[in-house]
Amino acid sequence: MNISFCGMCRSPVKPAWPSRMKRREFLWEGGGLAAALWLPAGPAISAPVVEVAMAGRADGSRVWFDPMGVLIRPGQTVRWTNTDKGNSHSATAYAPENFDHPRRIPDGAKPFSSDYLLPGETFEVTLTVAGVYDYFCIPHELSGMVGRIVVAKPGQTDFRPYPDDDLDQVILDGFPPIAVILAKGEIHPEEQ
Ligand SMILES: [Cu+2]
Repeated sequence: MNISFCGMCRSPVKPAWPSRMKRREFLWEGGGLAAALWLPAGPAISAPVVEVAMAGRADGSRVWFDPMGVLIRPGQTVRWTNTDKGNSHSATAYAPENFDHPRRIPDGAKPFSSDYLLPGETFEVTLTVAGVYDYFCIPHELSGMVGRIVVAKPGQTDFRPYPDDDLDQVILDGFPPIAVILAKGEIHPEEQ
């Protein structure tokens, strides 16, 4: 099991993505691309603003984005809200501009970062370039607090996965597979 340590509270933190879920999603993925062609998209795709919560247990032993994976259309706005009373969080795109991280956003897309959000604070960004956007929480990346947004034109499924980029396994495990996001529209962590 992957156990890492919360940078702020020094307590062990488990990744938000339970291994039980991973197995199930893996089975899903086989039919994911085909399913994406006909399955209805999740509710996020029709929302004027797509909401993502930055959440955590009261004792800080787990932190996560919810949804951790979401499908939207070009031009939609994503709004993160820190709903965690006990922690600061960020939504920070993978890009060299952000702490020298590998670029995991589409060509032509502008890297974003909310910087630290206190409880109750929000940050929003409008994503116009289609592609896959991976992002992390500055203090909790190594606890697996990462997320993925797929910005797809209607019918678009030709997304290539990013290389592993020497990222820790706990981080890679935190990105829901692209095909599953395309098929389900929204991926929520299981009960925390
Ligand atoms: Cu965080």
